[in-house]
Amino acid sequence: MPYYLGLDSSTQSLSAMAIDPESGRVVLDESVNFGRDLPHYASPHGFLENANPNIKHSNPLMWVEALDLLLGRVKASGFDLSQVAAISGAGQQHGSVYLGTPLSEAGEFPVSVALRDSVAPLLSRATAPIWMDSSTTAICSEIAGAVGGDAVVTRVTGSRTIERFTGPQIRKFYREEPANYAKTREIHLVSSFMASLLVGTSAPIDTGDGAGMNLLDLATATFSRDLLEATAPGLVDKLPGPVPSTQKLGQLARYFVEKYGFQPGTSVYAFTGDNPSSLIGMGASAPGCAVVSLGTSDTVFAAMREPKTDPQGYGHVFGNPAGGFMSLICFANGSLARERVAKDVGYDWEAFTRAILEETKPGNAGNLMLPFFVPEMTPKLLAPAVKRFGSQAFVEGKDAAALARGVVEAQALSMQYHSRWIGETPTLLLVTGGASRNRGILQVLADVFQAEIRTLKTGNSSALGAALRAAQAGGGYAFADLYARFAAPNPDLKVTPAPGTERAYDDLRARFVAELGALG
Ligand code: XUL
Repeated sequence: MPYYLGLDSSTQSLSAMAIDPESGRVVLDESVNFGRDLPHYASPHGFLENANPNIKHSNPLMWVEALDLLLGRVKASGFDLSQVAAISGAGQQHGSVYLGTPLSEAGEFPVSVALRDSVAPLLSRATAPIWMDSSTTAICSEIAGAVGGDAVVTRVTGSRTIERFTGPQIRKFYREEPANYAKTREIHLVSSFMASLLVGTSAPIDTGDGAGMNLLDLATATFSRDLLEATAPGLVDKLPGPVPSTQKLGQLARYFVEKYGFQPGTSVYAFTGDNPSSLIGMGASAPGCAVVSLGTSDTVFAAMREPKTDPQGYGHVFGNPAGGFMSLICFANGSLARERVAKDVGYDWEAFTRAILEETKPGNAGNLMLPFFVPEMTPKLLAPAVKRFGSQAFVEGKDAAALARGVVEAQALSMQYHSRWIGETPTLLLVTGGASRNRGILQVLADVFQAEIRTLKTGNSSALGAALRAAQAGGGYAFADLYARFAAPNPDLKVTPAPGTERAYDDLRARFVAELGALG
């Protein structure tokens, strides 16, 4: 029976997941961690150190080398890649890769040469700005100003101009390095770049991920001429796509067939953003429930009944790969903030969970944290601003258990506050990402949102979503059938609000909102 393969190129790792739709089994789940497995890129968390905390770039060759390493591992594990009938994938959103030679002109990758060495000479920019970059505030104003203001940008693209979005990042490159911009002939998102490697030619950007560029006109699913012009000269000729997320890109390049044993003619379908892909992987592509993804970034997203925009300017509208649109709110202080607190107080995840479930109570006895360890996009904070209010021991950082609860409660309050614009009060939250294994975090989400929490059996919903999309587009399976087999909530885990917690957050919520206001 054929398998369907999904790849997920995320901030800290590259993963491969394969499914067998007939048996309902995940037959492959493998990944490469950039920091651990590719230490020579000096990117312990998937990005390069920079003295300016607002600048976050990665080396795109790290992602290329990771692809060879990952497929090499899969092959070495004995998994038979010739069983794979179709491939799709996902990438961290907004990041961009710059090529002086379009992949369509690069020629076939020689099987005897590591992919990284074939790709290196094609780059016109050594690094790729990623979604964590927040260095383009002035550039955002320039773009918005040129097209009539952020209200216009929001109406056309579903988001105001946003620092991490690809258009502002491209304009920054054009302004700072005009000669290198002029030499650049093709600009990819991480998703379309990875897809291009697989097909050995230029793969188009899909509308799901393309909506995170401040360039896509959502109503026409084409790049907006005005925004292209306001962003950088000649940009229209440098961007491949956009195409629907279900688009077949072509056949897998010979490099992968010969090196890793795939079947000649294996189909490759458009890659999309990690969040749109997760929407599919969570079985949430129809409106009705919200997803909370706890990863390097925390995100809250849901399929939308109709496109709506956030008057506060933090939320986004992206393409739903199953058709229509999805809402998304993204928080930069996700897992790295939780890990930071755990490390500061010397907790492992078990102690962290115990602190939440056994040693502290909902509302944290009035101890409130503003958990912004790195520059934040929601709310917009260009400099880290960690603040603590409450008992003396908490303020001084000595109350370890309250600090563990404090960071998680603040994150949950922020998610809830910043998703009000969607206009729905979710009664069911599907939670995914590494931290969804943590029972304490799930309980806080249940109590703050007063919603039932469910998780899926599969941890990596973005990679699973990619595999499901490959099966839907390449194998003719219906999403509803695939969801029933792969995206059903884990029957053994249902977290409900603890009794008496309805009012437990009234005070903390009001103070949190007031403190956000005071931050400016
Ligand atoms: C979404 C966002 C992040 C990245 C990385 O807008 O910036 O969630 O996709 O996962």
